Amino acid sequence: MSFTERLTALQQAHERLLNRPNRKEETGNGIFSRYEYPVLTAEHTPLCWRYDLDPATNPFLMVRFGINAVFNAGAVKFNDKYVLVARVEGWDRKSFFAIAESDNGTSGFAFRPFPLHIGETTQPDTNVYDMRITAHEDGWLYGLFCTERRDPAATAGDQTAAIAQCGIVRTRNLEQWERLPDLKTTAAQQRNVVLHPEYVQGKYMLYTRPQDSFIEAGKGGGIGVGFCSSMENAVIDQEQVIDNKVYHTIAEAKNGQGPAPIKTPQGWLHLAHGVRNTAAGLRYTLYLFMTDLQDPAKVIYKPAGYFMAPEGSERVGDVSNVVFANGWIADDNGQVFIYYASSDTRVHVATSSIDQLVDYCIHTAADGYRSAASVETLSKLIQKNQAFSLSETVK
Ligand code: M1P
Repeated sequence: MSFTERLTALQQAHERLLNRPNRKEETGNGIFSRYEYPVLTAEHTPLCWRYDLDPATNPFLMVRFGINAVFNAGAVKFNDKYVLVARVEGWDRKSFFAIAESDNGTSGFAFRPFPLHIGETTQPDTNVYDMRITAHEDGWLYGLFCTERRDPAATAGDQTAAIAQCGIVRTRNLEQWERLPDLKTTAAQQRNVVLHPEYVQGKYMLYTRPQDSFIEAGKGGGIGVGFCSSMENAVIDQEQVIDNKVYHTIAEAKNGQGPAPIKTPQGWLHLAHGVRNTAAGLRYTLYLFMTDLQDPAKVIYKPAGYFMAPEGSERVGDVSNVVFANGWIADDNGQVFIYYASSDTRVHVATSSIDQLVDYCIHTAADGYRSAASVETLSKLIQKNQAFSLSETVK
């Protein structure tokens, strides 16, 4: 195949991928609906990112900058577009951020020409990932993300020990980004830090995830909250864990806030991830909970177990058995677009509504933390259903 033939084939395949319609699953579980295709993958990245298109310098038209995965995307509605700030990871294992946008939220996501230039602090980041976008009532769009650097205390032979902290950027137009100093807290490490969209008692409120070491949460590992007076020099002196990890639950190992919570008349709606141990390694699922409108640090509803777990092909990828979400968009008509990534490889969408998600939170039984309590919950449901005529298939 000549250079030109190969380029044409690549361009046609890319066009087809970007223009592919996405189909909503038919029945679903009543809580949300999945879609047939992922909305973003490594193959969605522009060809001019991956190939040197000059036949003189790249006669074989080979990949010059490999993209390994596109996942864990922050999300915001901006100028009527559904905007994802995706984590793009190269073959070199470094992640960076790039914006992809769509007119309908479920298909046609196309990357902007360049990745984000977010700047660095005096302590350069080795790796950045998982940005949460918050449109704060102060007028800025903030992006809080994880910045990772090698642990300075690591021995020469240990090239894995890292320190994770929360990096902060802000923008008004999603084009120029201002890098602010990293968040300071008393915890050794932080991941999954998210800014609440409103002031709480005159302060910025942040969801945190204090942890003792890089992978293991240790004494930390729950979703915490902390307050600070300024985002230009964000310092949290005290963190209070509002949703802890618990033995023999989907969040026994650690958990973390997903995107910023959505305000509803019944309370703040939160999407989070929980991590449990298995013989095959860690398993990441998503769960929902609600907090009090006046006191977002007070959990008022928390259904038992997971809201979404990896299914089918979602279960396989670079880090298998993972669903992770750091972006969702609630439209004015109440429709909710949940952008979740599977197995650290690609981004999907699921749709629901505020009414469905709130109903799910309020009317799904809480975890009883014992098998007998689960049997009790199930028996009550069966008992109640005796009063209703069931479908012909149920005798
Ligand atoms: O590999 C699964 C996820 O692991 C981390 O999440 P957490 O901080 O909760 O352990 C993050 O690195 C995340 O990006 C990744 O998807």
